[in-house]
Amino acid sequence: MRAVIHMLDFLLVIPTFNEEKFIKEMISNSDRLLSKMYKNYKIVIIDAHSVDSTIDIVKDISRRIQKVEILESGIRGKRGRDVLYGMRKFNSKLYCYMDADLSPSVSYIKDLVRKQRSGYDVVLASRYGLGSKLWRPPLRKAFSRAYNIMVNLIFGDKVTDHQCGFKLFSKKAFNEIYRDSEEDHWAWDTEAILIAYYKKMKMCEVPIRWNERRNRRTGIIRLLKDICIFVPSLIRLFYRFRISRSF
Ligand SMILES: Nc1nc2c(ncn2[C@@H]2O[C@H](COP(=O)(O)OP(=O)(O)OP(=O)(O)O)[C@@H](O)[C@H]2O)c(=O)[nH]1
Ligand SMILES: [Mg+2]
Repeated sequence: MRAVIHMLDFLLVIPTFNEEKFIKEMISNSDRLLSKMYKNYKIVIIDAHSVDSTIDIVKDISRRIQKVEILESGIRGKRGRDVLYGMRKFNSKLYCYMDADLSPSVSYIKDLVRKQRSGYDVVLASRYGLGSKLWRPPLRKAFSRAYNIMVNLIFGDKVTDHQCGFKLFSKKAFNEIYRDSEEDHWAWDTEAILIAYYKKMKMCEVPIRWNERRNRRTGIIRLLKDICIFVPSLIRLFYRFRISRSF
């Protein structure tokens, strides 16, 4: 049973784990923007048991701003499933999610919504598409570019940024993606795009300008961790979408 029966105009879901540095700014930026765009909106934080002061900060804001709500995730390491859970709890015309450290990009919500209104069901923010501008540590950027090209070569889609934690779905697209999602952590971002691609949904990218604020350097351990996460998930996605075609 869904928690809210009435229809929202816009739902923003923010997954968090230890985001005390960014979450306040993220919520106030998005609330300021959304209050100018909609009467009926919600900002939902889905937290994976942060051990810093994220939960206290959000609870404090939610006492003051009625549009803000916090949900607690079962366990850490299920970011994709958490985003879907947060979205599924509400009935909305538009569903958007955004990583907490992307807060300077909140104003791009307007561009994503504009694109959606022009007839797209899935609108993706892109840090690599034409017109975008990005500063990221070189090693991380190179890995991310290689990952996107690999996905393009394997599946034939033209998306330039699969893993950007900032996407907007129409109600219809969200329902289909929700129904078909199997990945529950990082790979879900790519899986959601592949579901939309194979189901021939109308999908486009919006370029964003973004400066990575969290990790100014990429250590070799971080890179190895990424490889260990994304190689197996690519194999799983390959099997599902190209071999068993179960979608
Ligand atoms: N619910 C939930 N959120 C998470 C979890 N892990 C990370 N997050 C949140 O998911 C978003 C993306 O995480 P990041 O750590 O920024 O991931 P990233 O962008 O790939 O890596 P960075 O380059 O370090 O920023 C952030 O808002 C995190 O707080 C988790 O296990 N569960
Ligand atoms: Mg990040």
